[in-house]
Amino acid sequence: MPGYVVVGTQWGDEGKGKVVDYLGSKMDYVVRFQGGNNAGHTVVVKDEKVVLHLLPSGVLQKATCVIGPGVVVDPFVFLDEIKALEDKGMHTDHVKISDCSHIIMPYHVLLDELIEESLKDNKIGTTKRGIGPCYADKYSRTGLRMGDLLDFESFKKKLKTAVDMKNITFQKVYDHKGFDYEELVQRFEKIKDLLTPRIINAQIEVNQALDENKQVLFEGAQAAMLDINYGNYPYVTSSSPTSAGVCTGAGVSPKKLDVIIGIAKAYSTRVGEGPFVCELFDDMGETLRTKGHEFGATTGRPRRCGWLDVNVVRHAAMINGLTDLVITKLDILTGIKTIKMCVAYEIDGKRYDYIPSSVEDLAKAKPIYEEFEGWNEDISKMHTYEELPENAKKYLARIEELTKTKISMISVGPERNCNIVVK
Ligand code: 2SA
Ligand code: GDP
Ligand code: MG
Repeated sequence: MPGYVVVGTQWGDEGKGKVVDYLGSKMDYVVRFQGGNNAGHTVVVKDEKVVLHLLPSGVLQKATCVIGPGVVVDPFVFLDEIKALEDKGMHTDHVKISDCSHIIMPYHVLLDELIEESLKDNKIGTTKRGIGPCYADKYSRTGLRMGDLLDFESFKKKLKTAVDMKNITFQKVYDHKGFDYEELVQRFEKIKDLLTPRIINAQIEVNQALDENKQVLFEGAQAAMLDINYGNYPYVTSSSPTSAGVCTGAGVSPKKLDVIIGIAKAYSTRVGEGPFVCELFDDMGETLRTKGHEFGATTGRPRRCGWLDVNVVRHAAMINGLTDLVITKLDILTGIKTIKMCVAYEIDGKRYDYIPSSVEDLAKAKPIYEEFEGWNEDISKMHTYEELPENAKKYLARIEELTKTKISMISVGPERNCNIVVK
């Protein structure tokens, strides 16, 4: 069974990086298929913490790592991340970039900031990495792709057209200084030879690997609730962080995706604006943030915290067709006397066992909670399901029941080996 997918089931930061690193040791390929350096994936090996933004979280393993066709790539960030790993003595020759992936230009980053500013009270709370503007150019067919760097003369022509168009926007819409074309060309001239040896036709290479029965893991960034189609629009990212996104973003048929693993944190967090039905504004919210170190891995922003919202995880199970769930950060719930779990919403007196599409409806939603007795045993050193306290087992069993998805692993600490694999 060679095609594995790992996706977030909530609003991101579920611990996907840790799980991908763990599974990565068994993989031949780890492939990112959407998003860009808005991701913040944390991998902890022994005492060392590595935060990856653009590189796949399998990069610390031997698997070939591919930044796939559906990813948007800031080439300057890419090279910084590569250098940071090489400075630690790690090898990076196994990192490849799809020729179809779009380039995040400096003008995309500026536009991200200017658009957020002009949204005033309706900000999305983006990471300001240029993600939305880059995808917008991709879909309006005015973007530049990594493959364009292979023919620098034609790259320059495309860049000239793009910069001229963008400068009109900067001047006329935002009354802001534009970009100097020659300066941009020089910046790319300096880095192009560092990038071109890594540029490949990823859809061919990844499909060949799958056809040869190699183990390929597709690593999602962000999560279902941030999906451009099925998340809390407009408080979403600009890509499809779902199993369907693998098909469009890596050029792989759904028939080749065998194991679809959803990662769910044992409670909820969200960074950025938008509806969050289970958000806690009391001491318990602060406890979860402090104990769970819930701060953005890319921007450092404090994450909003709340009880587990199974309505959200169930939605993700449906949209993704999850075959498995991995529950992370269960250790953070240790010591809490009564744990709540949101099983459905109430909106205008009506029960919702699914996520309504309208953010106006969601703003009115009240969580319907079930309560669970907590546990005090330190579970962070446990390695078997049987060892877990009975109350933790009850909590997990209810998640399985409500999502109709089996839990195949429980993560009980940030380190690589803090896992309970459920037999
Ligand atoms: P963007 O920058 O256009 O993708 O932002 C749009 C929304 O998507 C959210 N988003 C994220 N949410 C959680 N984690 C993300 N990665 C970083 C992390 C975030 C950070 O690992 O902590 O450091 O702040 C991520 N990336 C995008 C974003 O908050 C907007 O709501
Ligand atoms: P990602 O974006 O889904 O990869 O998640 P992040 O790396 O942004 O955030 C998850 C954070 O939780 C990181 O700091 C991880 O090191 C940490 N983490 C992951 N799994 C566990 C776990 O089971 N227990 C604890 N205590 N921390 C975890
Ligand atoms: Mg993250």
